[in-house]
Amino acid sequence: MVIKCKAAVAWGPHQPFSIEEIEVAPPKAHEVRIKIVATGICRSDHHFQSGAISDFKFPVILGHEAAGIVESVGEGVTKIKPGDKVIPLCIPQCGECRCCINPKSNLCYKTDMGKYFGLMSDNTSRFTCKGKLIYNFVNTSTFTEYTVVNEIAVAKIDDNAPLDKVCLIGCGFSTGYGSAVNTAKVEPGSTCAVFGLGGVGLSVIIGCKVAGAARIIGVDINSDKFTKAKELGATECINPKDNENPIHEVLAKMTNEGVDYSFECVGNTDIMTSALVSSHYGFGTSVIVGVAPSTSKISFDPMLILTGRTLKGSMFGGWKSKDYVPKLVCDFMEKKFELDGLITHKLPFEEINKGFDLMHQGKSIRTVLLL
Ligand code: COD
Ligand code: ZN
Ligand code: ZN
Repeated sequence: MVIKCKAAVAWGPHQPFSIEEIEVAPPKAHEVRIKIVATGICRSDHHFQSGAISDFKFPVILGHEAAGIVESVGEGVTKIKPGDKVIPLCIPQCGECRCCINPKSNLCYKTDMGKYFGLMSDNTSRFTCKGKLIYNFVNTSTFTEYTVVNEIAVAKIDDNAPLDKVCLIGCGFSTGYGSAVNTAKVEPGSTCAVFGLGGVGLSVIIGCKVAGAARIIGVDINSDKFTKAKELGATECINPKDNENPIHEVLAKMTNEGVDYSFECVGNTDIMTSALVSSHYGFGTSVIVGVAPSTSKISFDPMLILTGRTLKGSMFGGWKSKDYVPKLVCDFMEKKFELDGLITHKLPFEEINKGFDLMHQGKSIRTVLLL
């Protein structure tokens, strides 16, 4: 049966979302139709909508950080059933491609990230509105009461998980936390610097703390971010605007010539270089987490790498999504980390544009929309 429901449609770049009645087709073979219960607003939703990706297609239903309940399943879906709590996966795990079978990677050939496609695997969409096809977004599309995703892009989670919190495990939290515990593999006693204290940077801080870092230095040009950063585990915070010297020099002075691990969570190539330079000669590691504009390039003195620094990057924190999202939910249920500190606002779905305004004004960490 086709479902008629509410969705926030982005009709074009830079346009506010418009709440519309849409039609959601039933799931085809190996697909799952989900009732979305809670969805976070992530900066990437804006990146895409604002034209950062040149061949991005409109109209589209954005949103990729969410949790919900399975409404129905298509033919051939055996491991997920109606009523199951699930998290859609913006990086899927097909289990068969070269990345999926390589334990070193969490990417998947079937991802829609990078080479944006905007349709289901049979080249069609399950969404229509006013007779028009509505494009899909990174295998998920969660700014809607109902969505359809491929079974490789959904993970079944604990029946008792609070969906209005664990939705953050669908993107922002896992991205930051995994960058620290997975990609960098922060060790007990180490010194870390985190550039950018938004939801992703704060999740890096949570990861550094869980990994036992001795010093976690937060860096942001907005000092209002420092209180929360310290609550979540930062031991010190510094503002580049309050310092005359370049921030890598300030950090070098504070840390006896550099940090063990630095993380770029802003999406700015100058800061990526600065984070690399801030890591210690001979053994420091710098991790790129932020997504820079697709046309930008990074350049630095190769001597930085030649002398033993490592530059890494990861998407979705390096987690193989289908395997690890359920485990991260269990870790949350066992109180290994908390998510409350990241959620600054909860709004009814209809107020989605207000949620985006709060993000642009730097007033929110994460806004969770409730459907
Ligand atoms: N120096 C220090 N801090 C800065 C600077 C600067 N020059 N400029 C801005 N900042 C601060 C801002 O004040 C803000 O506090 C912070 O940087 C950025 O935070 P937010 O809230 O704007 O953004 P986040 O934390 O939600 O994350 C944004 C990323 C930039 C990390 C963005 O690229 C992202 O969401 N990445 C996810 C990447 C990923 O793996 N995605 C996969 C699924 S989407
Ligand atoms: Zn995201
Ligand atoms: Zn794959």
